[in-house]
Amino acid sequence: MFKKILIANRGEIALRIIRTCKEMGIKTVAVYSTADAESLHVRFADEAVNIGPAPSSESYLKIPHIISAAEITNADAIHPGYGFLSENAEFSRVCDEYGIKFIGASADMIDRMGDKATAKDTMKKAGVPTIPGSDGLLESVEEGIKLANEMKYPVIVKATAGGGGRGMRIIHEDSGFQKAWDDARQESAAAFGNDGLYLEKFIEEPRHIEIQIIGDSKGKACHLSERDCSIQRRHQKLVEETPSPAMTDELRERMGNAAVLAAECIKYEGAGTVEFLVDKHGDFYFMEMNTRIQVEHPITEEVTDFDLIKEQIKVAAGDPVSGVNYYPKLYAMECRINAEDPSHGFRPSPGKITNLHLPGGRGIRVDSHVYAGYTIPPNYDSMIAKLIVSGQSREEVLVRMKRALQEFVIEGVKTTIPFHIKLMDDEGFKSGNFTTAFLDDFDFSSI
Ligand code: MV4
Repeated sequence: MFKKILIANRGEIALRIIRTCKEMGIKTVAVYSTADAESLHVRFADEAVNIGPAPSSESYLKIPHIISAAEITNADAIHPGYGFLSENAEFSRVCDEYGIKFIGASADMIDRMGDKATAKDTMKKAGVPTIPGSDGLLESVEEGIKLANEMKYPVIVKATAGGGGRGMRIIHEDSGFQKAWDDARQESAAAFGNDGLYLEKFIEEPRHIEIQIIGDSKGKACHLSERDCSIQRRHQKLVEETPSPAMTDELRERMGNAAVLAAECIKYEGAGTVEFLVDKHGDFYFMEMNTRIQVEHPITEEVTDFDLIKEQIKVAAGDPVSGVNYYPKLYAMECRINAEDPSHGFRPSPGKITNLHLPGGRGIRVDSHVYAGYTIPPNYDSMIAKLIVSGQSREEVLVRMKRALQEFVIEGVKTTIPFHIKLMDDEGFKSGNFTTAFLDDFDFSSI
């Protein structure tokens, strides 16, 4: 087992990783930017190294700074968390070259799954259901228009280097094709330095359901059931839950098997997530694979009683996976508490937290790095806490979540708490019958 892990991240996920390391008897090294000198991850880790000024491009994203910090502290592994360098193939490769175990995907795996057209082609060949569309990248607008007519509009063009909804355009008829094509190409070239596009049939009002998987160094994988992430605004997830209200035992079995097939066909090592779109007929299609631990991993931990960070560290150290799948024994939901103003377009609201009270009681977990007197820097992601609620039924979780949100006090900055309280009272949300389009016509004005 590793003796010392450097955590190449900040905020709640850095704390989350430090906590599990402590329970495993592993020493920890925090890295921090000057803006994070007063952060809890710096205090809770055994050692801490300043890796640069506030901008992430000068600190959390600077590979040489992080490798130097690992070298001087003698760390034998690096956990990247999510975001930052977690899906950076070069970083994974450099860690390898320095003999430091990267607790995440290999450079090759990140490259293969990071290129969406390649990932889709790999999955299709392995027998994982994929969305009908072009065979790899489109060569020309003409080819795209021909294909769109063969499979009927609406279609969607997507950037192969994309993610987070960038470089994506929905097309309804021939006359809109050229502009959508040009716009998507330009956007993806600017955002990713790669203008490759592929085409798919557009699935209207799907649910976003993802399967958590974990694979070992022998190529064996198992799944930990699903998370429903359909409640998003502009491709930012706000609420996740498990089990999905749309799930049946039969569908879980088929999607779970497809996700394990996806992981095993590439000999995936570590924790990963296979994202699917599920249409109104209950048909599911592979969308992307995330080669990292995700923000919403705790809801899976709560319903399966499985420490995902601990298992991630164990498989990185060479342990085998158990070989059995994990099924939900409870219900759990996560509300992302962001320092944002939901009544003004979710604009960031950094600043000092003047007063703080965390909710508690049965079935409540708060993963957060904030404290009373903490100043949220303007340089990073605005998520400041994850409120994770578990219970015996979805109804119990909804009532408990609303109670916990009402107990939560964060003064000094605007947060998404009032939005979540309103959501917990929404009949459409309560019914469980919603899609990724749910927030498109939600009334944010009266929050
Ligand atoms: C789609 C789709 C419908 N049909 N692909 C959005 C982010 C990117 N990863 C893929 N996305 C979508 N791809 C086809 N063929 C609808 C979306 C989509 C979406 C997906 C998951 C969660 C929220 C979403 C919101 C809008 C669009």
